[in-house]
Amino acid sequence: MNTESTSLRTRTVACTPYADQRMGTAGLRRKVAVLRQPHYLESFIQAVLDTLSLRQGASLVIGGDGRFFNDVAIQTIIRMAAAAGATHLIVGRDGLLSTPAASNLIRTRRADGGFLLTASHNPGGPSGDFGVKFNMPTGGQAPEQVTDAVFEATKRIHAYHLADLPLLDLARTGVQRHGQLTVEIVDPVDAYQQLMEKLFDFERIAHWIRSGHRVVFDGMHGITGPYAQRILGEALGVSPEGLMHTRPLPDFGGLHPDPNPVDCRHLVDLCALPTAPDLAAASDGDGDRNMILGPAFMLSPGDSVAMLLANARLAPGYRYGVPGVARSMPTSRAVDRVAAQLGIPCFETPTGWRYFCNLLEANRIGLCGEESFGTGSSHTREKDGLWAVLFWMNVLAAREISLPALAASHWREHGRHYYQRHDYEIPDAARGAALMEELRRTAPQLVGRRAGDACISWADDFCYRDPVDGSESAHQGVRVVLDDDSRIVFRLSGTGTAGATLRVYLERYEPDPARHALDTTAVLAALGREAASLARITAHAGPAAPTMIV
Ligand code: VG1
Ligand code: CO
Repeated sequence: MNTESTSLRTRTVACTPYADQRMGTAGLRRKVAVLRQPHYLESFIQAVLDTLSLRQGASLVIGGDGRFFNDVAIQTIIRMAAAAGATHLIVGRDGLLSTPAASNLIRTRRADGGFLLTASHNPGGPSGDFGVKFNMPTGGQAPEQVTDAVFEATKRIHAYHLADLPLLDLARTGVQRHGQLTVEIVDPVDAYQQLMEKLFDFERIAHWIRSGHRVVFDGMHGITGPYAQRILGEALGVSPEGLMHTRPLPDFGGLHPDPNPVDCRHLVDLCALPTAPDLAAASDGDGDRNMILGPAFMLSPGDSVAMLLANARLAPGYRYGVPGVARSMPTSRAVDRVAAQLGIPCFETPTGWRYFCNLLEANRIGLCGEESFGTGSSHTREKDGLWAVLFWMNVLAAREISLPALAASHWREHGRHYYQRHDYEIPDAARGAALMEELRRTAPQLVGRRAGDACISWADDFCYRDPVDGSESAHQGVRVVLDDDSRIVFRLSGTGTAGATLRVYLERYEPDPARHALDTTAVLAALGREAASLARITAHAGPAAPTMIV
């Protein structure tokens, strides 16, 4: 190891620009084979570094979810960050950091930003996906203006720069010095655990576990396993049998780390048994999503944020309530009702966590959520899977109530929003784009048209104006609202790596408690058929049934 404080030598490599490096909903995601093309990753990283023009002496946080290519990409990014002038790199041990833990480190260490290596819930392994996100000094993902500027920069990249460094040993925590560069390898869990201990009543939760309540958590061989072992297992006393698939693996052990009732069927089945645990949960590859289940019960993510808001004051970190809340536009409007009752604002933002960040930074909101199994708060600037699990444990322990009973009483008070998302895989991306284009064009003419028992009362192409900085984001999905207050939303996914995925979001409000225990699929079946006919899915994409229902 070189301990002299000298400048590192850098090397410049010529390259030709790739035309396809636009970031999607959350960073750049590509098939591993695409990202491994010569100079592909390097060109993109250089475009980010050029756009940011890091100050000399900058510090950056770097870590990933441990998927295939994480170990290779991280060494490249370290060299490039050092060549761009960063002199302090904070790296998770073994290159591992969950997305929320990385966001927290950027904030608490006052870093100039961070690279998060993940394709989230997308499949891993050599034939799977890889991805990179860049987060700002606030800890939040780069906003649209920055990602647009990075895309422009990728089209002009003709060279990138690497510092001459040996292959770094990331396996041991501690500080390494290489010339003027300091590489600090940190335990991935420590700082995150401290934050959780401040927010939640660990004593109460531990008592709840000791008194016989059972918790099952599935890390899906993604990044959350080590966090769950330390926090749920060692600190709170969840039994080892309750902690499943906790070792991060490059291919997620063949599992698909997407916490939803299809990919986590085994948890749904477990909760259907008479021996169901009091709480079952899973997270995704990078640890920012959560799925919560209880005895014979699965909590819909839109309900989760609504119920957490209604019970927030039971957790020490939220005992004074929150100034406001937000949900992504397609997310169910259940939280709007609780916010109205509490007399606090509820903002509707485009899909993608980055749109919450200005509101969080300005302290306009303290809690937010997305239908895609994402919930979070002002404690960090990413959604946070394990945080949601701890919040729910805290609420159930404090109220001494079961999850299904809490949900039933919430619905009695506020009514129930039946909710489902239907995804349609469209192999030809151009056809998906044409379908959305037609919907956008025809949306205004839909008003007055009959849809089943109801009439369409309004429809639009959602355009968001950020209340903090006034920036506008257009074409964020088509909303169709019926006169019985049912709602259909259409948008294309921005995280896939092949073809197009049309997401159709269905929601129906039911105030009558006698009708709160119905089957969601049955309640929404007719609305789903209306949606397919409105969007002319068969005409655009061929005979179609949803490829995924969550
Ligand atoms: C999806 C979800 C969105 C989420 C995004 C990133 O995006 O719908 O709510 O913010 O993934 O989450 P899209 O564009 O495919 O619908 V993660 O956990 O993949 O970083
Ligand atoms: Co994720």
